[in-house]
Amino acid sequence: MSAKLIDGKVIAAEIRQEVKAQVTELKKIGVTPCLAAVLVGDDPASRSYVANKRKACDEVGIQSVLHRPPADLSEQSMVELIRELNHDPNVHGILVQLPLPRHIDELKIIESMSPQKDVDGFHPINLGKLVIGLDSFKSCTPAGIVELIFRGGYTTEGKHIVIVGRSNIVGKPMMNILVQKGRQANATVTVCHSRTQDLPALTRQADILIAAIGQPLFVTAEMVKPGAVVIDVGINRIEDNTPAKGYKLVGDVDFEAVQPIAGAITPVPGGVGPMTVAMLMVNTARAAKMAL
Ligand code: L34
Repeated sequence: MSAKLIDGKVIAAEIRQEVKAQVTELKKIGVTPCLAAVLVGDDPASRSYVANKRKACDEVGIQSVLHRPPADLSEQSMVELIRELNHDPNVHGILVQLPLPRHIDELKIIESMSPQKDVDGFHPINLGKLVIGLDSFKSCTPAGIVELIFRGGYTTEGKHIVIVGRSNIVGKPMMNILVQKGRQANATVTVCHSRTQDLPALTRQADILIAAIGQPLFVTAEMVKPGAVVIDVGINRIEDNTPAKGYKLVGDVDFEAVQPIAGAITPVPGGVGPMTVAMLMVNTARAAKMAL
C-alpha cells in the first residue's frame, strides 16, 4: 500500500478562489485589500517565497507593495518603516519576511507592528490570544496545515498529533491551535524537539505526524506508524546539478521511504509551502474586513 498524496497546490488554489470572491465583495464597497511586504537583503529562498506571495496577491486581487531595504539597514530604520506602514490607512497587512539579518532583533520588529496588521500572526498579542482560544491572526504555516488536514479528508478530534520542532513560527502556534476546543482541533498534542529522548518511540505513536525540524530527510520509515498522516513542513535546498537551477527541494521527511508506510503524506514542493502563501491571502483579506 502507498500513501495518499495530499496535494497542497490543489487545496491552496481552492482557498485562493475563495479569497478572490471575498476580495471582489470588498472592492464593491470601495476597499482594495493591500499587503505591504518587507524583504530585507537578498536571500534567494526568501526572494522566491515573497515572489510567490506577490503572485498570489495578483491572482486574488490583493494589492501588494514591496519594500526592499538593503541588508545593512539599521534596526531603528526598520522600526521606522514598520511604524509608517502601521499608520498608512491603505495598508491592511504587513509581512516582514524572516529571517532578518543578524544585527536586527526579530522580536523587536514584530513587536513594533500593529497587531491588527500582523497577518503572519507572530505578534505576542496574536500568539497570546491564540493560546487562550480567542480569535486572532493565526500564523500562516500552522493555519495552512489545519486546512491541508481537513480539506485532505482527515480530522484531528481525539487524534494523537506529534509535532517535531518547537519554533515560534510553526511548532508553538501549531500546538496551540490543535489543543483548543473546537471541531477543527480537540487533538492530543505532543511536541518533540532536539532534547527529546527516544524520539522514534514518540513519533511512532502519532496518528498525525508534523515534521518541522529544518533538517533534510530527518523522518525515516522507522519513525512512522503504518497508516499515519504525515505533514512535511521542511523545505530544504539541496545542492543538485541535474536541474538547471543547481538545487532541488527536499522536505524533513524521507518521502521515498515513508510513502509506502504512511496513510497520507504531503509532498515537497507542492505541500505545505503553497498553503502558507494561501493563508496569507486569507489573513490579508480578513485584515481589510476588520478595518472597515
Ligand atoms: N514572516 N517569514 C514570515 N512569514 C512566513 O510565513 C515565512 N515563511 C517561512 C520562512 N519565513 C517566513 C514562509 O513564507 C517559510 N515560508 C515559505 C513560503 C512559501 C513557500 C515555502 C516556504 C513556497 O512557496 N514553497 C513552494 C516552493 C518554493 C520554491 O520553489 O522555492 C512549495 O511548493 O513548497
